[in-house]
Amino acid sequence: MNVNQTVISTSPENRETPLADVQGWVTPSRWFFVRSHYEAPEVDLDSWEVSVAGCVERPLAVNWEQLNSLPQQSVFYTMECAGNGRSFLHPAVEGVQWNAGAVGHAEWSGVPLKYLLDEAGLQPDAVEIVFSGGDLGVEKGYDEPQPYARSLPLEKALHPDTLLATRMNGELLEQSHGFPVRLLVPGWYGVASVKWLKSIEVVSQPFDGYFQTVKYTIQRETGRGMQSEVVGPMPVKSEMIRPTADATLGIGANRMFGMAWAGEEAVEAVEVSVDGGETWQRAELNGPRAPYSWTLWEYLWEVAVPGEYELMSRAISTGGRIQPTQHDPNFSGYLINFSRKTTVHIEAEQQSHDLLGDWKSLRHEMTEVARARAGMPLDAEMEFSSGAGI
Ligand SMILES: Nc1nc2c(c(=O)[nH]1)N[C@H]1C(S)=C(S)[C@@H](COP(=O)(O)O)O[C@H]1N2
Ligand SMILES: [Mo]
Repeated sequence: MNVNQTVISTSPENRETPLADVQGWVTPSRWFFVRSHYEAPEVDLDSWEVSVAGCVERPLAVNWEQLNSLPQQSVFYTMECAGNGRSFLHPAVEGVQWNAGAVGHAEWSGVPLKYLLDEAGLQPDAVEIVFSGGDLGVEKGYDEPQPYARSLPLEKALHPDTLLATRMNGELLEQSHGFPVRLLVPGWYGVASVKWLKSIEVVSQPFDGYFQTVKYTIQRETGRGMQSEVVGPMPVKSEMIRPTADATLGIGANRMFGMAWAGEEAVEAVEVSVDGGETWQRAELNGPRAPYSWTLWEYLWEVAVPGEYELMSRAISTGGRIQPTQHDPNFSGYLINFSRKTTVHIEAEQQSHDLLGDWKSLRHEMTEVARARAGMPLDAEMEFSSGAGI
């Protein structure tokens, strides 16, 4: 199948998920976007190990075999790059000019980080955990190459869904997604999920690395003035995949389709507007609805009058957060979750697009898979069948 995939660079690898071709709940691994700041390291499984050190009672290191013998857990999670959608900003903001496709939804499996942290035992002065990858680069202000590194607050690091992930959609991670092990922080922007994980260091002072304090930070207006904030949890967002911008459609029933996600929350509802945001109607939600995961939505738009229309979608989370219609300029090139307008043309002669295909059976299948995988106990042995994912 020919897919419409935007490749931004090959060395290091940066490419988008071909969102326009997404048909189902789970993004196939080979389609999943890649965001790498540096060249991916080659890793030899025989000598690979990850260390836990710093403010711990018992520093330790775990090799590949040992890691795989520990209790496994699986989580479905929509990972998005914090700069996704940057190319839609006016005025333009520097950085990778992503379209809408730096996002994907996969099943991730591995060992809960909490398991290793409990083994090591946090000392009372621990405040954060720093994760470093095996990829290196020289950034402004540094003389020597530094590894890609990020920290997590203790609460998120100790959450049972935060994983040392070894598998994506049932198969070992591909090199570009962090083989053999990456940190996996569900509900947070992808930046937190350090690939090619090498070391875990428990620290007693907030981490001030490049990707923590120079890049991936925003300004936010609070009651006490403007505060600098590290990019972490994801807000609520939706994307419209169909119709595409500038499409010419016919009168009759036209299908609007897309996905929506809400970080650590689930999606409560998606609304669509066909008049540039004046009025909103409820879309239908398809397939599983769960925290961390995107939900697919559709709306059959009955249109009788030819002309130009401005279509929009907006998502609402279970906690009541609503997707904004404007980008907050204080966020500069990050947290780009505003509803964009899609202009379409309705012509009387054009065929309408009301075909739903085998959508109903696909929905049934997705729901079954989600039900079977949900609520898996922490100490369960996981089995991966064909390895094809779903
Ligand atoms: N070691 C390392 N981890 C990393 C990165 C990186 O460049 N190096 N990029 C981060 C960013 S910004 C994102 S959005 C996600 C992307 O993960 P993916 O390439 O598997 O989609 O990985 C994160 N983890
Ligand atoms: Mo990112």
